[in-house]
Amino acid sequence: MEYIISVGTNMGDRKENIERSIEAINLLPYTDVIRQSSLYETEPVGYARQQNFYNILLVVDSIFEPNEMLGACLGIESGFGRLRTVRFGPRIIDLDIIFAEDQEIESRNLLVPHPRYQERRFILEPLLELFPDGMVYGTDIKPYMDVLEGQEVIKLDI
Ligand code: PH2
Ligand code: MG
Ligand code: MG
Repeated sequence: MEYIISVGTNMGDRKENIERSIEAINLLPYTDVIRQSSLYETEPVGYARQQNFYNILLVVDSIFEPNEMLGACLGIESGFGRLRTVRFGPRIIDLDIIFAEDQEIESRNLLVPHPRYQERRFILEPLLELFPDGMVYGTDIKPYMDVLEGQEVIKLDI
C-alpha cells in the first residue's frame, strides 16, 4: 500500500526532527520512503501564537494496513517524547496519514483522506510538487489550491 504522510514540527531542531522521522519510517518492517517533497517552512495554521513549522510530505510504500500505519506513526511520535497538550499547538513531531492510495477510511481512530488537508497550504503545496498534474490517486486537488488564502509557505533549499 502506498501512503502520503505529512510530517510537521515546530519545536527543537526542526530539520533534525524531520530527518529522524524519515529514518524511523525507513526502519519499520517492509516500509520505505520512496519519494519526498522539498522541506517547507510554514506559517502555523489554526493556532497562530507559535513558532513556524517545518513541513514535508513523504510517499511511503509499506506492507502495513492503514490502522497498522497509524499505530506505527503514533509510536514514532512517542519515541520523540511527544506530549499532547494544546490542540493544533506546538509539537516536536506530527506524522499524519493524508492518503492511503484511493482508500476512504472512517474509523473511530482514523480518517483518510485527512479531513482538513484541502484547507492547508502546507499540505497542498508539497502535494502539487509530488503530483504536478494535481491528480492524487484519482482526486483532483487543483481546485482546493485555487481558493486558498494566506498561509505563507516557503520552500527551503536544505
Ligand atoms: N499542524 C497542525 C496545526 N497547524 N500548521 C502548520 N504550518 N504545519 C503543521 O504541520 C500544522 C499546523 C496540526 O497537526
Ligand atoms: Mg496534524
Ligand atoms: Mg497528528
